[in-house]
Amino acid sequence: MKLKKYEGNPILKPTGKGDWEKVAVLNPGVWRENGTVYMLYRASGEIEDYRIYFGLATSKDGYSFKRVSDKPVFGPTEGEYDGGCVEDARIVKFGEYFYVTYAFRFFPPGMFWKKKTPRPPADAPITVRKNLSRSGLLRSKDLKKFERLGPITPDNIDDRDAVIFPEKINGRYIMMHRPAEWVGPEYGCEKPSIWIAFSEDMLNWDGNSLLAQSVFEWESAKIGAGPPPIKTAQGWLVIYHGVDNKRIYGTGVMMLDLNDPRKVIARAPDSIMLPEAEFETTGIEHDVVFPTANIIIDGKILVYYGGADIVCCVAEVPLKELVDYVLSFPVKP
Ligand code: BMA
Repeated sequence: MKLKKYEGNPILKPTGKGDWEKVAVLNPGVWRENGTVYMLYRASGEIEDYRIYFGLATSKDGYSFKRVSDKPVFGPTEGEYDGGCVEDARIVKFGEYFYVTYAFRFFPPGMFWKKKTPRPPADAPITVRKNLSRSGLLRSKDLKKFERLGPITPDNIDDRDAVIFPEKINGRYIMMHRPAEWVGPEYGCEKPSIWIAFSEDMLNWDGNSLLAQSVFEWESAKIGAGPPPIKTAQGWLVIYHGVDNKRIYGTGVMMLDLNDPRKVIARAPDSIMLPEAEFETTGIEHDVVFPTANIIIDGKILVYYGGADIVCCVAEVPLKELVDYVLSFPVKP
């Protein structure tokens, strides 16, 4: 089974002008409420320093989006832990607040895909010296003004793709994340994997356990969480990304136990989406579809993703079809 890509993709493209969203808009967090779809997208205006911001766009139907402002709604805080870039928002809501997890770096990443990173002093902490990405938490009432609540992953490793579940389970918040250095015999996985952790306050996380690791050919290099999980009667539906040995990014699906989300109860062996269109195969990166959000409209799941690190796209499938599909691949306890 494959997700059906929207024929009007890309649904958001860089502006080609201005100083903060000229060259790339990608990997959006999306939320739907009272008939409006909000999209918090990652944006950059140049790729020398590659400073990265968040912009906001809205839509009525989930396909056709209008920018809310010609200014970013959030960006790096100079001299602070997230002084270089803010990336890949994932949105959940508890009470009147949106909580946004995002990846950040101390310095702008520079042309990191060409390995030209800035040089901090030798005695700086490792996160600064290596300009590692960590994950942080923001709080907002309107997705236009944000409070920085702080980092939520360890300070000495590269840890992105932090995604909080949209509900507490047994009184605790739940998060998936991808600590890149937690590999080797002592961790039980050979490649960067998806871990799950628990928290009382969304800032201090404990009880880490390995949730899922690379198993199939299309995800053989690493995997990481995608959008926030969707609660279904049969379990938590989790869409994730995987990277193969040719650095091709695909999309996968698994189902977690409703009451104990540390248990994977089903997982499809094949990817449900791969890069095909030119705006997915060719860009700042090659061959990237990178899912970061999902919403349900009229029984369909709409999956939002970045294409080749330059544009925002959407793909869909009836929710029931996806649930039946993944459940046809049960994982033995
Ligand atoms: C991942 C992250 C994403 C990015 C993807 C493809 O490691 O950096 O933000 O979209 O690579 O380059």
